[in-house]
Amino acid sequence: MGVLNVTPDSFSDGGRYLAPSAAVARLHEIAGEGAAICDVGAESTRPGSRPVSEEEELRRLEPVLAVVAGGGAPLPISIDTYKAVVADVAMAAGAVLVNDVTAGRADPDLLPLVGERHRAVCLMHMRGEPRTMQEAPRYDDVVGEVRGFLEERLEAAVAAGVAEERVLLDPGIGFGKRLQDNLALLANLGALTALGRPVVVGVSRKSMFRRLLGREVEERLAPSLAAGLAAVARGAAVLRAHDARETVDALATWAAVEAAG
Ligand code: HH2
Repeated sequence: MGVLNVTPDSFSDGGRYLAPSAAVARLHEIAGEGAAICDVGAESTRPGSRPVSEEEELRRLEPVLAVVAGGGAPLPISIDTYKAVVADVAMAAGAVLVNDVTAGRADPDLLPLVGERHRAVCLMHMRGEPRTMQEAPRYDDVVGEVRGFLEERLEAAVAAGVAEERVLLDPGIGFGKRLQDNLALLANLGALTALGRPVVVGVSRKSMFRRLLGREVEERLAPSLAAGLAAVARGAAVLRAHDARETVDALATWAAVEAAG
């Protein structure tokens, strides 16, 4: 899953793809780099970020959604939003997946709409909200808590009318978690794959690599690939990544070794 942030303030690529022509060009690039799907977001959820209005989010998304609606998207599109109205406009344009970092908690209309439109949803774990989530998060048993949360949200999605086979789950690396929580979740991903749904993992360029290695955002490709492969080795089905080409190459190499065994 490649990432396209049409935002001025995303933590690693804010401002790069805000211009309509840059956003559409990057969409084609991500497809050419071998991603299977592109997650398009217009509101940053980095630690400390503030929400943007529905109108502003839709205004930023419009050029990309116009390409999707016109049948010109070079790969399937996922919409990274927790707002039902935004998700609905994107689904009407042709988005196949709604990636909701609040797992349907922020807007009660989102899951029923995904169900009505027979689309897929990614339900992510987040402790608190982006503005405050990194203020001293603590867990007694992070793996058990995240597993319990995702199990409950999976049930909520199905109760809202989403087909179970259209639900993906995500531990939400970096969303209200300390370094040791992120590492424990990656190491114990089997506890989440045991819920029977594909698991999405997003480690790409995240600040856990500052804490682990002292690396700044532009120096995080190697640790992002290593953590991603560690997740795949433990059963992750989808890697959400900014560096699509490098991630696809790493996965292909890993798979070639596995296939030769
Ligand atoms: N991470 C980010 C945003 N959305 N969605 C899922 N399912 N999983 C993730 O790990 C995840 C996500 C944060 O990354 P990014 O979109 O690059 O940053 P920002 O929120 O600053 O736009």
